[in-house]
Amino acid sequence: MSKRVQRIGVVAAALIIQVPVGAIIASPAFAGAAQCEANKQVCLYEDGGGGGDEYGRVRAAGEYELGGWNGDNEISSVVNATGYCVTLFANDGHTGRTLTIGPRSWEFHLADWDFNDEAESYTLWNCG
Ligand SMILES: [Ca+2]
Ligand SMILES: [Ca+2]
Ligand SMILES: [Ca+2]
Repeated sequence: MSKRVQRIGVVAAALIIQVPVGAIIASPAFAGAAQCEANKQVCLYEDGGGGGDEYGRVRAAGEYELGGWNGDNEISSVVNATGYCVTLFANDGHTGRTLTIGPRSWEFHLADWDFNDEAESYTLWNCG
């Protein structure tokens, strides 16, 4: 009986330890976005809400290409923690339809702008 009591005690302790860990794991989608903001970068995400694989992670103005197997037609949300505008292009080589996201802002649902799984290249530029 004493052994059973002891075992219950261990389980209870394990549950107590798991509570804060579970709280952190509950929002993995935003962990990357927080890191992106801390680094003042632009980050492009495979899923909505800053989830899935993360592409981009740049902070200097310029023209960038998403890779054919690493972001093309996959991006569903964007965090822009830079002071620049980010323009997404529907095709490679900065061509096709565009969607621009302002400085220090994010768009967690590109589907709302008819731009889900559409971007293939992007630019980071000074929009004053
Ligand atoms: Ca591309
Ligand atoms: Ca996607
Ligand atoms: Ca496309």
